[in-house]
Amino acid sequence: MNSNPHMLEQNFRPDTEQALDLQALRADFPALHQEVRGHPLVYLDNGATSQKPRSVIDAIRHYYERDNSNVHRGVHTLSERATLAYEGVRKKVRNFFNAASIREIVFVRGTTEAINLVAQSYGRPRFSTGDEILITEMEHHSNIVPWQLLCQQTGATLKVVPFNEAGELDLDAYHELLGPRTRLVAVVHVSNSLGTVNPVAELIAAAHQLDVPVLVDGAQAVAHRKVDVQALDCDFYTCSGHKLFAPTGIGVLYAKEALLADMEPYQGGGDMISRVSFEETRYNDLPYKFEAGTPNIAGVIGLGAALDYLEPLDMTAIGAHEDELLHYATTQLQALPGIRLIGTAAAKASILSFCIEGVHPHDISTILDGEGIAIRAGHHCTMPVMTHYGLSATARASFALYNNRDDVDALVAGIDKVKEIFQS
Ligand code: 7TS
Repeated sequence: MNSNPHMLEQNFRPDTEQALDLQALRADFPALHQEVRGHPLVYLDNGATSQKPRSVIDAIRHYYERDNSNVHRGVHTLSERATLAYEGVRKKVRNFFNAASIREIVFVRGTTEAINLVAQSYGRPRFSTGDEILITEMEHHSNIVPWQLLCQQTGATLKVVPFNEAGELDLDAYHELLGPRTRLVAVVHVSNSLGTVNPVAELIAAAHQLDVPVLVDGAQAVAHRKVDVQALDCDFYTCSGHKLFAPTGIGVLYAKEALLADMEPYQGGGDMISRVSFEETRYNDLPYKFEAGTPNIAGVIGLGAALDYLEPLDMTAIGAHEDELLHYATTQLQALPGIRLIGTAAAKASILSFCIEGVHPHDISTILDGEGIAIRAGHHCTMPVMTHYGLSATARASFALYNNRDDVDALVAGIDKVKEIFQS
């Protein structure tokens, strides 16, 4: 029995959990079924990285045990198998994002590399003094620093859209800052430290009125919401496989074909060329022009298995289930004295950042770890967000499709324990 006094509606399982057959889903993730410090693991650090279903782990093992070979170059059987598997995943990614063509899907290391690629290949040859790049105050460092580097290289200027106390973008400021000098907008879809879901379709439509392209950082969105790049009409969309139940070291840059076709390669090397001589090098077709060197083949295959895993599940049902959990957790934390929620936007997804009066977030995390509960504490690579609230860090619980109300109840019980320890 759960002894948590804050637990609501005991034994009640909402429709969203039933719709997903949560018990069966949880069984698919081996790492969830272990004890940490004598307690069953409660994994609430999905914003940092998600756990992997067995099918992903098996797909990677199968590749190394049977098909391990380089892609796009051998004519032997193993290389053909590896190439077929690798390119098959590109089709799956195209479907997942509803991109118009596989030529728009570039495999990269993750969100960070995707943004750096756009900054260097799109921005560097085009931008110069007086040009402006518009980002927001709630960006992850990986959607700040590449643009700062680009500004140093080109003389362009970074402009920043502020957010309000709830963690919602100031849309009036956005429309004011968007102007004739804006050359690119780069905005996070779902904030990793606030949970805010930004109205990206609206931001994109406004930018397009001025012919300004928009990059959307989807690192925290893709595992929680259906993303349709054609419906959004974004120019660039970035994500990391490891937050989407796939391995680390693999991610996706989606970019409109016309933009990619007109961009310089990011790196030079094998596979990205069609012909090389010392006088002249011609580049390969899209998207290979942007995939220099031996790629992360096993990572791509793992990503394909993760997308296969998600395929029969309904992303809308996943989002609804997580929203319900977030609401359940938020209601309980709000009722606890001495707790401050950071990020209370009307539109939020899967992230619950908070502080406990008089307790450093690292201590919260350490005490919770003693109860087998994994959360993250720190600035979450969003130092400007911390500065906005006058904080150095927050504690952050972040949900994925396999989390349930028991996980939230354990978190709330753990927070009670933290408060007891610090208030005694
Ligand atoms: N953008 C956002 C919104 C993120 O949350 C992250 C990672 C990144 C970009 C960078 O992704 P990467 O896979 O290239 O590193 N965010 C987090 C986090 O919140 N905790 O650990 C990593």
